[in-house]
Amino acid sequence: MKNNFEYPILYTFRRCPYAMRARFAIRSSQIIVEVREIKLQEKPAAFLKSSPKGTVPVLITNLGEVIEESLDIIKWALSKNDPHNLLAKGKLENHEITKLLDDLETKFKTNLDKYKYPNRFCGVDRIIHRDKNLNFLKKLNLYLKRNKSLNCEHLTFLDYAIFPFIRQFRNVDHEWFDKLDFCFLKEWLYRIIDSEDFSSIMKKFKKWEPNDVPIYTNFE
Ligand SMILES: N[C@@H](CCC(=O)N[C@@H](CS)C(=O)NCC(=O)O)C(=O)O
Repeated sequence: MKNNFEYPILYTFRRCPYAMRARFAIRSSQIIVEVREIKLQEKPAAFLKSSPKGTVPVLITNLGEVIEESLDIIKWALSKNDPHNLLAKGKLENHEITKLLDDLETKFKTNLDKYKYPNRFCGVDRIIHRDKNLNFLKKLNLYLKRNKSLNCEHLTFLDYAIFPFIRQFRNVDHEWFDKLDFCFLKEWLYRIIDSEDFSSIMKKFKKWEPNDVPIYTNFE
């Protein structure tokens, strides 16, 4: 069943790392979406009606399908159009990619939250959680030693899926991070930070209100 919208709708929050990776994939796919920037403290009723779990990003396709996981949005966009070959088969096997993304979600992100927001947890030593993430960074650095990007010579969806979290980790204490002995990782991180892709997906949009004139973009 068609919905009333000509373009897919993307609910997003500029600083959310999950939303960033979805926007990278949409930009690369060149698919135009109606962008709806929301505040997590005041989630709009229309957003919660479509996706009661209340996390961003959420994409509503023009067939009315609701996609509520960032990795599924990435797959949806790139399965439609992948001009930059972000789905390229690189050196890593599928099970290695899955493991990396699972470790990012279950271990790296958990430690990152405790490092970044120790006051939100009880009895947490933030430095222990910072250092627990060094193994993950070391692994990425090794992958980046053999190729310029994580899985092959060009950036793929895997780089974009992981990058926002590494950037967030660096931002907690960039002086400490910049002294780490992971030169391949740092080169990769700064290259993406300085890219036009990153500045385009970080462009600011005003907070969405239900009666606004829609904003269409492919984050170009
Ligand atoms: N597994 C989800 C996680 C998304 C997520 O947790 N997003 C955060 C923002 S970075 C969120 O919306 N949290 C809800 C809230 O803070 O109320 C995905 O990959 O899309």
